[in-house]
Amino acid sequence: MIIKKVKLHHLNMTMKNSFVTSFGSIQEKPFLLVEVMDESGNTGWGESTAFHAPWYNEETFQTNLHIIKDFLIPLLLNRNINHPDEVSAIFSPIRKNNMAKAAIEGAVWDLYAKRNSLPLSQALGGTFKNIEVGVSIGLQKSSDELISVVKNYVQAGYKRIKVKIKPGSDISLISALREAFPELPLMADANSAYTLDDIEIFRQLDQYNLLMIEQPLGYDDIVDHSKLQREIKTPICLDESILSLEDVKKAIELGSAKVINIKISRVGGLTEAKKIHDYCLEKNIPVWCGGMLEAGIGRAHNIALASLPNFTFPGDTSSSSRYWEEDIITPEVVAKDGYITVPTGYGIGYEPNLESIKKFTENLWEFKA
Ligand code: OSB
Ligand code: MG
Repeated sequence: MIIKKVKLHHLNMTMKNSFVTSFGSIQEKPFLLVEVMDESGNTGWGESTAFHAPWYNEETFQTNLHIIKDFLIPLLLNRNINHPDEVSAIFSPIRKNNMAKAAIEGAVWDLYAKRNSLPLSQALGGTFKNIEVGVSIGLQKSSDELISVVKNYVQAGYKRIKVKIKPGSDISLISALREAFPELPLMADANSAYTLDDIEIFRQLDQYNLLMIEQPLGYDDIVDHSKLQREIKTPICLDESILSLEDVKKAIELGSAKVINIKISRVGGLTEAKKIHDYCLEKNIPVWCGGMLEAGIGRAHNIALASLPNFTFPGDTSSSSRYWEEDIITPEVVAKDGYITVPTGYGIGYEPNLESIKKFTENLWEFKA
């Protein structure tokens, strides 16, 4: 296929509720949709997950726009591509900027799957027909409030609950939750809010039978996590500090994690995500699909990826309605009894809803070969 045209749609969407983590609060979401077109007019869609501010990682909406517009699109236009796995090699002269790369690579994967009359999940080697999903809940005003929010999601059937923690809002919060839900598959995500000086907190958290604890230490650390893992029973799951298969190899070799959160955007695309999946399968390390508060296009990519066989923990991909009054795909994503059906339509398997996309569009750029 030859990429003849790329459109960048700048959308602004507002989440129903703000999402609060140890690094900050998010409610307004500016983001880019990348639409690629081949020589026959087929299209593929991708979504950038960078936030407005560099709080989760160093990328932002604006840096993604710059990198995609000024570096990645020129590398791709008029290129003959046989398989989307080639895209990461084409982008390799550009250092990092993984979210920018993933947005455009994802669009090429969707296009490739459509051209070959395949669901994206199948093009990636997915095997699950339904994926088990959980929900990630931000910091709330009080433990009581958190318990009532958790109750609603448990009643809605979500298979695993993840809650955010931060210094001052950890042991008491987890202990209250455990008391209210003794059997619940529960985990905590610190988003890098702690250091090795806090080791006593993690020793205490060990008694609450958490499925895992996500990214307790530095966002770019692998070494300290291995020291912490040696001191605690609860499995450590790495999110922020895994940017590539190389990072995964180091983390497993050092014993820094027993579980890996795979986010397509954080690792630079579906090809790298799949490599990480395959390597972890070989090493007996379970993985699950993380989330970045995506709109429908990004959510659809996550569902396709999570259909691969080593995605054995429920991921953070919840129903569209958990985030948005109105999503940008048809049908919207629905989790029923904690499962999402992997779509069987070609490509991402959901139709971009052009009307809602237009409604949320602030700006549009078009690049032609
Ligand atoms: O650390 O997994 C995270 C949201 C924004 C940034 C980072 C994270 C999250 C989530 C929510 O936990 C995942 C989702 O529901 O999309
Ligand atoms: Mg996380």
